[in-house]
Amino acid sequence: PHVTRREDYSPPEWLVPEVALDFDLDAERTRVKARLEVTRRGAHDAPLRLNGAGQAPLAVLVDGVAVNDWRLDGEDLIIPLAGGRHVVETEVEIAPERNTQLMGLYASGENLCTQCEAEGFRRITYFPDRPDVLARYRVRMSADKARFPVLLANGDPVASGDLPGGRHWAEWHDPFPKPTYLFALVAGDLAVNRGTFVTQSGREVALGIWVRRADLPRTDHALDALKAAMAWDERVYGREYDLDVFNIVAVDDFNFGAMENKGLNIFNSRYILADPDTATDYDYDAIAAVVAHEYFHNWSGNRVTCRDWFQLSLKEGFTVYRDQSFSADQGSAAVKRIEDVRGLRASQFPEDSGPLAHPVRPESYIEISNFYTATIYNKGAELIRMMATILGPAKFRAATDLYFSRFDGTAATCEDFVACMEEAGEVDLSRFRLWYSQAGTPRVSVSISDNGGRATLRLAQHVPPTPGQPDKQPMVLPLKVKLFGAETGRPLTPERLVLFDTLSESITFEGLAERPVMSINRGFSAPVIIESDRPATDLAFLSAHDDDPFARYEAMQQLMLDTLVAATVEGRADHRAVIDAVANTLGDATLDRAFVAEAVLLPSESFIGDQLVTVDPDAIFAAREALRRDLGTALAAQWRAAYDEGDGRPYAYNPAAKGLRRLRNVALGYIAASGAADIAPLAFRQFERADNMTDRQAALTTLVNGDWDERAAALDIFYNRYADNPLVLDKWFQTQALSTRDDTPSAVAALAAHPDFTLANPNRARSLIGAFGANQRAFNAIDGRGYRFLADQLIALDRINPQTAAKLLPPLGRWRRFDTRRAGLMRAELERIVAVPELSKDLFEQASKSLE
Ligand code: BAL
Ligand code: ZN
Repeated sequence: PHVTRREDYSPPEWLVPEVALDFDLDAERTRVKARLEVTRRGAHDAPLRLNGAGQAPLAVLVDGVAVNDWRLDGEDLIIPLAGGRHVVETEVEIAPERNTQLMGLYASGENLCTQCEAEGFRRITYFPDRPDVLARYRVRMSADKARFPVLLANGDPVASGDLPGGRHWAEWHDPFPKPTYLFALVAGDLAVNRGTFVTQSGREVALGIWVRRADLPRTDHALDALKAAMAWDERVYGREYDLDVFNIVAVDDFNFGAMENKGLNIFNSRYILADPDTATDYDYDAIAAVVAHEYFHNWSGNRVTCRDWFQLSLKEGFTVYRDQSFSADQGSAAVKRIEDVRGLRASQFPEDSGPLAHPVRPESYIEISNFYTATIYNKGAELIRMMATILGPAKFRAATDLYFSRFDGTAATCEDFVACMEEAGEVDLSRFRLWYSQAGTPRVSVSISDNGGRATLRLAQHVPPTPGQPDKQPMVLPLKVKLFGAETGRPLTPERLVLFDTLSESITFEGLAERPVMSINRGFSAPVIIESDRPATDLAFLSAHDDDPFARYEAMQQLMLDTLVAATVEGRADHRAVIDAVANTLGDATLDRAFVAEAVLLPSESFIGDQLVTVDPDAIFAAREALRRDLGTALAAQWRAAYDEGDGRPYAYNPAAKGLRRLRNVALGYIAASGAADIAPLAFRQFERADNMTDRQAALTTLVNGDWDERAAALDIFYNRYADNPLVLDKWFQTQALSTRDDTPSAVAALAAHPDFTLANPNRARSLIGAFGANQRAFNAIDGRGYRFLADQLIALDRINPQTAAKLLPPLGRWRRFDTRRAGLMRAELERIVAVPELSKDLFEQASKSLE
């Protein structure tokens, strides 16, 4: 397959300042007429190249005259043109209903909608389908009025009317030049939740959230989040919305979480629809974050877009940083940071240490869809965060102002962004740029030696080799450091930002009144792995006394991790230090309940595995369960108290209520782990009485992990109650796929044959296959049936939706981390996938790279 390389970038030879599209919409057969005003850029004699995929030109006109000197190069349409400026018209026919890839124009339920990022527009019409060709769009749609009463596109509506034969039409105009990937249209029978937002300069914007009529009552939270995001971007970044309307449409079948099309965001319904009965606190938070994320793209992505797809993190890393900051401002910033770091460790660190590791600005790809990764998004956000830390808030804001004003209306690069940071921040980031080009998670070993009032902090860094990058240079690591007195717990130093950018360095602290305890990488100021020899006593001390809540959480995690790694390797470990530290945190009434809930949770099985040379999933599971049991038993009274504290309160969605629910459900898990005799009735009572999905799903999870009569009853009740709600049925599948029971591999195989399971819907596929791949012990069953199951599903899914199939492959690529038997079985499945005839390039790239 063709490899696209960053170094091969060259600017477009032809530009398209204006385009008019005419859609004759129909689910089976849609006609698309495109009228492109093209201009030659610079002196060259290259013909016009229009990308296409899956269609054939029915007509090609140049300056109003039908021509036949065009040719196809692969799927691209090549048209020779003599002058510097022409009008090129094409006509194609496409079949939305048969579009199972969900890229381009497709049918979701009764609606027609589009997804064009990254290269879906070429499946709609012929066009230079690259982000550095920015056009102003006029879009006319006509369709059957009864079936598609609502016709939406980018920009502002300009006209509409009726047509003979029960049809109607609408025209939309987007005044802002945009690349193809931001094009969108929706046609359907949709109801709308309307709102208004008055911008800081006093313009009124009509907001609309469009959904199936029955879903209308579940759209208020998304609308509130949208208004909050609009206000936040004005306040924090000075960014105002720029069109008269802002529409969001929710559809059930969607490859991404959502899409930032100019003025017409299209969302996976899971990131819009919420009410207390069907959505968890996690769902509510995710909806607000994704609504904000897509809205923020209006500036970081749309007004300033990407020159080429190697620059993807320019918009994604920055926009994730923006949505993380927004969410932090809505509740507890510390808890948000903990959640984000947990997510980074769960998805990005494994990616960075595996066969699919790539820099935040990649050098090459076979299929760009495979690069919508945790590295581009979440590590990319950490890069922005580090620059914000280095610059400080005022200069960071000055730098983003400079970036937005300098590049407004253009397609920019990561380098452009960093140059603005340097210029407005008055800093030299030349060595910092390595973060964009060098893959792999830096490992920093730290130690502190105390010499009677004088302490030396020793730092050494190592960036492990990654595919194509055997040798690494030292990176710039902004590490926030603070020392505390071991006896009094008082700070011995102020917090200090150390820019550690060499292989090793020593820093001396003078005049310390007592033995120092080191708090380092506070707030997770650099996305690195800290290796320290801090004893359990120091970690326990920090978990109780550090004045940075994130650092407290970190110290507790490290303490737990040290214990769990020892237990995994040696078969047993002393649990006392962890039990005491958890008891301390649980007993501290001054702490936010949401923070406590996070702090007392053990590291995940996969994160424990990441600490080991060879992952032994059964030993890790056993070690973790043993610690959970001991914690459950030793602190039984405290878990009951935490459980009761959150009991019987009517549902409310606010940070305090969420924190109580979270801690209560963590407590439920520990009560279950303790083997308490009443756990099944307790969980079932919670399941039945819950007035919200957070509590109901937590109770279901507890029951699903066990072997009680209540288990089947709860699963049946849940299924029947929510049989007509696809998003909740996803939870039913997911909860079972994540079960800790021994029979999970066979249960998952049986669920794949359930009448409600389908590979055609990405959410459903992910709810079973994706969740199972994340269930470390079940997926890695020693007989290899987890691997076989995943490969079978991916091969089947690849024929329907290659993009979604490819995203589910990574668990198979972790074979190097396992014993030879498992590694051999995983490799065999990867080889089986690569050998499939007519495999998509999406899945081929992921599977073949995973074998290397
Ligand atoms: N641009 C793809 C979806 C998102 O990151 O917002
Ligand atoms: Zn995004």
